Amino acid sequence: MDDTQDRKIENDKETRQSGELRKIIHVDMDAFFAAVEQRDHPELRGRPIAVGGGEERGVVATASYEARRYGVRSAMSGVMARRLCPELIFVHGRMNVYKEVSAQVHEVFHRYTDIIEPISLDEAFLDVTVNKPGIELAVEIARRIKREIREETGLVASAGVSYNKFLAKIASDWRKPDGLCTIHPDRAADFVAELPIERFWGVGPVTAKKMHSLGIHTGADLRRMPLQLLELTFGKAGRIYYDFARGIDNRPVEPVRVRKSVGCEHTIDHDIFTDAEIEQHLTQSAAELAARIARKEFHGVTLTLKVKFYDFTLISRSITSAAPYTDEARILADARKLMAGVEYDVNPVRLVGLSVSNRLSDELEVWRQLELDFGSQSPKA
Ligand code: TTP
Ligand code: MG
Repeated sequence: MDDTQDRKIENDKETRQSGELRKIIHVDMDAFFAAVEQRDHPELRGRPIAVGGGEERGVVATASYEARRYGVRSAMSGVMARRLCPELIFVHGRMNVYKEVSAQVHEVFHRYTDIIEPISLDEAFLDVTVNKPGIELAVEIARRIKREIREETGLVASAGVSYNKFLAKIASDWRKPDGLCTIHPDRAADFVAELPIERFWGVGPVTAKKMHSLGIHTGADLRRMPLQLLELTFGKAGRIYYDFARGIDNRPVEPVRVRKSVGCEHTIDHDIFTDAEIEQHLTQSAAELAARIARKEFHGVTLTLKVKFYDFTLISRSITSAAPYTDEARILADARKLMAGVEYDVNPVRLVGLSVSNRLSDELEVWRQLELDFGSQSPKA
């Protein structure tokens, strides 16, 4: 993420803290993997299909809406799914295609805001309180996003609009597929009151059972519970449930920031100009940089040397190699090459910096962070 983007986000943080209501959109693609397969294989359209689960002891990643009518669900065993729907067609997943589609969908999002928090490949929160085209109504943005996704990917998304993440997520789930639902602040309390506890964010089967044993079945029941009791039963999450029951969720939409470079630099307390001093600073910087690279697991292929002279003029020299710079000896060797072209004997040096940039694949990195191990998840309600 570049500086301008960082600044934009900072500016927006100020608005965020000013107490006005946020405008949040939650977008979730419908039957994502299955919809992509039906799009690319017309013979599968209108048929009950499951992505994954075909192999022995396999698990269904997702099912088309046609298959869901039979009760086929994500994370269900293929055997079970077949039992529920004998004509079910099992299809192999194509992760690379889903990632491409996801990138396309994110392109659409970025037309409206850079404050995007991806939850998985097909799901994200957007903060559109301040948005690029300056559209007043968040629901209008949601409508456009849905339309552009459909036009550009041929796929259908559901969107929810509200003033916080909790409500926006509930809203996008409300009329799936092809849903577009807004929860207005003055309707939120009623909406939450009627909501079955299973539909609350973060309430899985285990928590739901605990809630039931306390007599909590709906948002209204939850709202009657004293904070202390909820904290006692659910620990930290108790406070969150307490707030949710009141339509409160103060968590900001947190964009994933992709690191663009790793570097280190030192201002030297006296200006240096001898080969020995320069060598000493390069060695130290190379060691420090290699340690940071290891810590951040950053694989960049461009090494940059920055030198500031006693008169504050600044130069930088870069070298790009086929393999990423991770090894201290290689960093030092190439840093020396870069320094060889610098005339420091006439122009003493006050700062030396080394950095590595040009990550092998930024996008891949984001998805590595986001990829979920679905295998162990329990089925969705
Ligand atoms: P979801 O958005 O949970 O499901 P979905 O898009 O298939 O259906 P919905 O219309 O209800 O949104 O997950 C997105 C994709 O992630 C889904 O298509 C497949 C994958 N996935 C798994 O592989 N395993 C799982 O257990 C879940 C829940 C999803
Ligand atoms: Mg989805």
